[in-house]
Amino acid sequence: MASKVESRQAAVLAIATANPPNIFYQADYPDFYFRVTKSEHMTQLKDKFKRMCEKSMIRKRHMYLTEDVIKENPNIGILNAPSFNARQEIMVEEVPKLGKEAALKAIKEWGQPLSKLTHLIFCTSSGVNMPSADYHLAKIMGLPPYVQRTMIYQQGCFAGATALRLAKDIAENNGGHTRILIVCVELMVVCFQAPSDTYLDLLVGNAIFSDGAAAAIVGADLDTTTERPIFNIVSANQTTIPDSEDGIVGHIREMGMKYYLSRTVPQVIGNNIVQCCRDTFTPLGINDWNSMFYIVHPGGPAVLRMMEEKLGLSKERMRASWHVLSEYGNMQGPSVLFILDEMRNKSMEEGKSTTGEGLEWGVMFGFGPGLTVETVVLRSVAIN
Ligand code: WCA
Repeated sequence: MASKVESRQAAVLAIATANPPNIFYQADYPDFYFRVTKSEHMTQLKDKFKRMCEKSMIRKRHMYLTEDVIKENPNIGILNAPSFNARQEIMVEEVPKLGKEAALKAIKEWGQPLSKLTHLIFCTSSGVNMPSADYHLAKIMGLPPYVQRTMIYQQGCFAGATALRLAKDIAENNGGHTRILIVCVELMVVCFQAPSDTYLDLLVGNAIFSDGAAAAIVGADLDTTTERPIFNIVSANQTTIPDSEDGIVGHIREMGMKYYLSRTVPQVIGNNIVQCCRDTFTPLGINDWNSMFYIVHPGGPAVLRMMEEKLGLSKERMRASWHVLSEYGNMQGPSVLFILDEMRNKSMEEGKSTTGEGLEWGVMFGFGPGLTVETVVLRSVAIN
């Protein structure tokens, strides 16, 4: 009986990522940002932005938006200018395209034909449309018409973990042949704004947000002759931190996404994280937080530092999360899947005994508007 339960547990079978080719080094970004938004005269604000960039722990980011794109769509670079139509035009086209790039890589790793996919979960907060982005992705990938699509819009940064939670549920409750493709895409096109000295949230966002796409394949009852698990998905839960809805707010307006990021976000997350770990791991008999591997949404350095401090984590436990923040910035929803990919790649490269840095148990934390915490318990797989 126990082995039957084990075999029905969903697992991640492939992970892949993609980014727009344009790379922005953080050291050069303040010059770019103030130049393309014609804000060079705001010298004090630029100095403040430089300090934010220096403190961000980000080395580089990828973004679809270039100087040329902004020149072609000048309202995108003007604060409060009506620019939603221009942003939408780009996102409706580019979001499925970047998603396809990640999805094809994931399918290649999985090694199975498209006809074996039964479900698609697509997440983005970058643009809204009908038919939705999942439809467009299915079309440009040539997914079979029987693939059951689910579109998740506007979950912000926790979407990658939400997708894993839903995929686990679908995989474990729909028969052994069920195979789910998860695709998560974000483009800063939705939220890029010119700087303002009375609206500092924009400076924070422009210092850390970036573009990325990630894909994963999830299934249960593996065909072990052709499929291999990378991580087992043991459990997945969402919790909403009471009375914290003002922490991260985004309104779709004519200017694009008008967002607010409270200074209290890292602290509020920090105040709740230990309890979250106790609720999740005490029943599993785990209470040494350093005995696990971590995939933590890199909302910013302040969020990652708070996790280390509250859980008393050693530097290496959060290495993969810091690495993705440094090399890609905060890509919102896709970020946690980038970290999962980085973790198993580095574990293999360094000859660790498991895909989770040599450890057995791990946790993925997604944070976002609500404030919402997604907690996904993962079990690594032995590396031969
Ligand atoms: C500040 C702030 C602040 C420091 N406000 N000034 C929503 C909508 C979308 O469309 C898309 C996405 C989203 C949301 C996505 C998310 O992932 S939300 C994640 C939440 N993340 C945060 O809230 C950022 C957390 N903050 C940080 O990681 C760091 O505070 C930061 C990188 C911004 C600065 O680094 P630091 O804290 O180590 O450094 P400092 O020296 O404390 O701060 C540098 C400057 O930034 C200071 O200004 P100055 O003039 O004294 O140098 C701070 O006052 C200022 N600052 N946080 C406005 N929230």
